[in-house]
Amino acid sequence: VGKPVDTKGKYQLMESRVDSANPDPTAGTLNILPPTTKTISQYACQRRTTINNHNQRFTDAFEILAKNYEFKENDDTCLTFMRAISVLKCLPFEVVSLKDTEGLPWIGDEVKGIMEEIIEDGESLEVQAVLNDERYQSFKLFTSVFGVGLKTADKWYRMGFRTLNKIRSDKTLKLTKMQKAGLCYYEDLIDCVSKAEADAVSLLVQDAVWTFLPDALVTITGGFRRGKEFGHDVDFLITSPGAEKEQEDQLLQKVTNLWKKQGLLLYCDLIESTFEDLKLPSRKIDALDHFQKCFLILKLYHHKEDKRKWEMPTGSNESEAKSWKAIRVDLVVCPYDRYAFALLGWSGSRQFERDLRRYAIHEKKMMLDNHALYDKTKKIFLKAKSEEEIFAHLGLEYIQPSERNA
Ligand code: DCT
Ligand code: MG
Repeated sequence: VGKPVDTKGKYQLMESRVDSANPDPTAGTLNILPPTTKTISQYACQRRTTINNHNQRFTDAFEILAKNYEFKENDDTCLTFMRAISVLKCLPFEVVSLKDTEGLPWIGDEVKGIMEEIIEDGESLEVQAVLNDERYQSFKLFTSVFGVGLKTADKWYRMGFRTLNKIRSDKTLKLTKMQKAGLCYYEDLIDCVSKAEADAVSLLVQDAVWTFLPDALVTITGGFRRGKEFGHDVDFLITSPGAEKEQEDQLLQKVTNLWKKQGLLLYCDLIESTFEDLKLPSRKIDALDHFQKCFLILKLYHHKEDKRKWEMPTGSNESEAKSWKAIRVDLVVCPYDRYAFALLGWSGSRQFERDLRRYAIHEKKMMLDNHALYDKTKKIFLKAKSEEEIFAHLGLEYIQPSERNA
């Protein structure tokens, strides 16, 4: 179905047009025919991007610039760099000269200029300047706190704050419940969640969910579904083929109450569903969905074997070393008939999702979000039981989660 998707980089895509059944008339002399190089799509949903990034020296630099533009609320330039990052991540080779970027989408002059500096000098002055910039450093620090967005970071920066300790000790600052939790568990939350920790959280989530809905499907989504080894949180999508709407609506309340009783719930923000059956998919590329969800911080106890490394040296006045780690967990519940759409939306990456929506509207006149796919020409909703069916509706070749790390 649909257009061929570019799966490999240009180096692997060069095919000689010489066909053994129909010998090339110029064979034996010089093969001057151009290689049939397939182009790399401008849409991340038509590229295969694994976690093996061969161009990290460029993408790390661009991540810093993109963040800085985000902090300055210069969204267009931010997106320019995010798109360049995404294209560089899908290449199966390391760019060693600017020639290697010929024909690539989203690699404009500004991007090329910085790549040239990195190729020639090993670093970019502009990136160095951003890293040394006080506003960038403060925004980076403040937004690393759970519950702190650009608005709060800007406020704290203008008030003259530069460290978290000063914020912690200021008694006049009004912090939200989320920010208080973010500061309280800061050291644990800033330390990435490992795959092993995510697996341990999966068991906790399955146990709790199956207590109330034994037939529920509990699927890990986000970066861990894409095969990442580390993440900033653990995301789950929950649905049940047999549950009544009421059972579904009460699930997260019951699950979080159980954890509260068990002393595992460090923070809980439950968002009620605003889902309506006939609502058209959102036009916004980055819109959040309407499913019931909760943003949590859970207490994850270490396994016995790992405990030793946490033990305090003798003479320490702490009676017991900390035997647990605070972990950010997101749970989302969706109706069974929306599962494929929610799964596709929550599996990411963000750039992959953005481009799926952009592709749908610009190339197919269809609107896609985490709830539904709407065909504007036929004026109908297109149903899907699996992610494969959604890709097929869009005329796209199926891309596995492990290849969506755009
Ligand atoms: N998502 C999205 N648009 C948003 C927020 C999230 O499409 N505005 C999707 C994409 C990924 C998924 O939800 C989970 O989000 P995160 O946990 O933020 O991303 P992640 O890919 O899991 O990355 P991390 O490893 O940092 O958790
Ligand atoms: Mg995540």
